[in-house]
Amino acid sequence: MKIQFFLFLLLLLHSICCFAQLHLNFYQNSCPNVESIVRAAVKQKFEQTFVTAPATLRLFFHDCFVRGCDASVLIQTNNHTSEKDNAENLSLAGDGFDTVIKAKAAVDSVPGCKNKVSCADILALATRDVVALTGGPSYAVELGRRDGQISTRKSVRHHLPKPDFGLNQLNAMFAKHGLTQTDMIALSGAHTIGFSHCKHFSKRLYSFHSKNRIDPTFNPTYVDELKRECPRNVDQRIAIDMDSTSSFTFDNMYFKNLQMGKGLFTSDQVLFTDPRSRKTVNLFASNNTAFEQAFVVAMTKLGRVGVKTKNQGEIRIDCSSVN
Ligand code: HEM
Ligand SMILES: *[C@@H]1O[C@H](CO)[C@@H](O)[C@H](O)[C@H]1NC(C)=O
Ligand SMILES: *[C@@H]1O[C@H](CO)[C@@H](O)[C@H](O)[C@H]1NC(C)=O
Ligand SMILES: CC(=O)N[C@H]1CO[C@H](CO)[C@@H](O)[C@@H]1O
Repeated sequence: MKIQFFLFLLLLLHSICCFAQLHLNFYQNSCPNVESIVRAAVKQKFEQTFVTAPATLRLFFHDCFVRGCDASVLIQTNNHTSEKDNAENLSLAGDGFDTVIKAKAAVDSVPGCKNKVSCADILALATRDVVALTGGPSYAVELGRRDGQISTRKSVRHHLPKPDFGLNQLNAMFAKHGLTQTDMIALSGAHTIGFSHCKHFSKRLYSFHSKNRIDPTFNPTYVDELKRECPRNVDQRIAIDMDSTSSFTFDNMYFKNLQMGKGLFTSDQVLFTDPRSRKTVNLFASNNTAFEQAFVVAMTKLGRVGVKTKNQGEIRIDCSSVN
């Protein structure tokens, strides 16, 4: 009886303390300076090109939503069958991949750290660093993720949100990963930095609901601006600022833009037009601290999605291929 009670207590404690199985100081003994090593490498890369920031942030999101945060998105195959070969990959600017590879090389150049830190953790740390570098909040990153060994083009389908999604679709997809509507709105605030290709919103400009119409929730001045930047037969490679006011700063302007009808995608603008999510948009638009706090909470939850720990997965030697 006593033993059973003791076991029950142990089980209870275990489930409370280590739910996500990640830890703040995971590399304390194996690579104590990992955070400063990654930060220095990311900062150097960011100083070479701004795209480092949005590219890395989006890469982390895509990694976590497909097979969990296990760096599977980084895997490259000669026959082009991995996650990054999916059509959605156009959005994954090469600079995100390069950031992780550079940070990994920096970590591995420290003798004690060689092959001790997972690519998944490096991506999580680099993401925190790019958010801070662009003026966003900094936060403690939970660590201990192991790298996945599977990456397929097929697995991307149905796992990433599409820019024409409505609120129900967005909520359903984020809920699958334990993320609430508030988390989803805060994370969408990531669109305060970075760029989009025209095709992701051109229907809203030229053929809304397959007719020769403009999405009525669009701000007319913004429509004129976007039509200039993205004419009907635009070069597919053209990418424009997602936050028309401050695309290089991580701030709450994204939410102020939504209030003015300046959300670029349907999935952005719907957060304001739908009364169920409008209150949260208004809160984040009026209070940057509230946005930053919610963003950090949501990023921490995102970073726990489907993680592999302990003897699952591996520590990849080369982030772009399985060992
Ligand atoms: C809510 C549903 C979301 C949808 C439908 C969506 C969709 C998109 C699309 C279509 C692009 C443009 C890609 C391109 O044309 O290159 C984009 C860019 C971006 N997204 Fe999202 N996204 C969503 C959520 C998120 C989340 C949760 C994050 C991160 C936490 C994120 C971070 C980014 C960033 C930083 C960019 C800019 C990428 C760059 O400049 O290279 N997005 N997103
Ligand atoms: C592509 O390559 C991977 C490993 O490099 C292999 O596992 C997979 O079977 C290949 N797929 C096809 C369709 O050839
Ligand atoms: C903004 O949000 C923060 C965090 O939720 C809160 O502590 C603060 O009181 C809010 N400020 C205003 C002016 O409402
Ligand atoms: C960054 C990246 O991997 N881009 C690839 C996206 O997919 C096309 C083909 O579908 C490739 O040509 C790109 O290299």
